[in-house]
Amino acid sequence: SDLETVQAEITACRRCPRLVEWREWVGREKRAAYRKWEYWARPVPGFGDPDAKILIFGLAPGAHGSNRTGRPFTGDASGDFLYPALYRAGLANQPLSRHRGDGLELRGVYITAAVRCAPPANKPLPEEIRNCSSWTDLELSLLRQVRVYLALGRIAHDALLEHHGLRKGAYPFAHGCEHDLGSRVLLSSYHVSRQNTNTGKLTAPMFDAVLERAKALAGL
Ligand code: DU
Ligand code: SF4
Repeated sequence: SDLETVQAEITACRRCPRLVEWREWVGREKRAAYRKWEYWARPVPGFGDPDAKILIFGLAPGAHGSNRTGRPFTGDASGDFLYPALYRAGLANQPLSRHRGDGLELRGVYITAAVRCAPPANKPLPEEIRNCSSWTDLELSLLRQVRVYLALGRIAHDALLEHHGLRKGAYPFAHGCEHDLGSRVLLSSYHVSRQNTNTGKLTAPMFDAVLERAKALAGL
């Protein structure tokens, strides 16, 4: 399909020199617990249902999560929070997300991110977000059924506004905020990072409520 073609093109991108260097360095050094893994160490393309009504939009790959496994939110603490929540909501066929080929399928949901290569300290530069926005434009143009964006965190929220050519000041970020963008609704949540879920800033019941709202807005 066209979507699979774009996903393949994404994995070959080398537009951001700092991120190319970092993703490959992490893949060589590895974390002790993963020393037997061959890290993905490339851009991470989107994953999920091509007919998705809900688009989950993250920040960027985790160095030892999707930069290791090659699939969004797979193999780190963020994914250990996100995928069980998708399973509880009936949007995934299983709560576990370990590696590509583990049988995980999403229903009605597609997942991608503002930046597709792991950034140092999880902080992409503005120029890197701009570079990767052309992949966002392409991926989103092929996901015609999407009615609801679920942005994880402020950077994802702002990148989706940018994609629609809208001013940030007119559509402020807050946890649980909803903005009607015309053809699509932008619903935003705190990011599912360990920093938020360990401190109780984002709890499982809070995120379950956001997913239920996304389903209602999407007619799922
Ligand atoms: O081979 P395929 O059905 O096009 O699926 C490609 C890829 O997307 C596979 O890893 C499963 C995933 N996927 C999904 O998560 N949900 C769907 O509804 C369809 C495909
Ligand atoms: Fe390419 Fe995006 Fe990776 Fe930059 S972050 S190298 S634009 S895939």
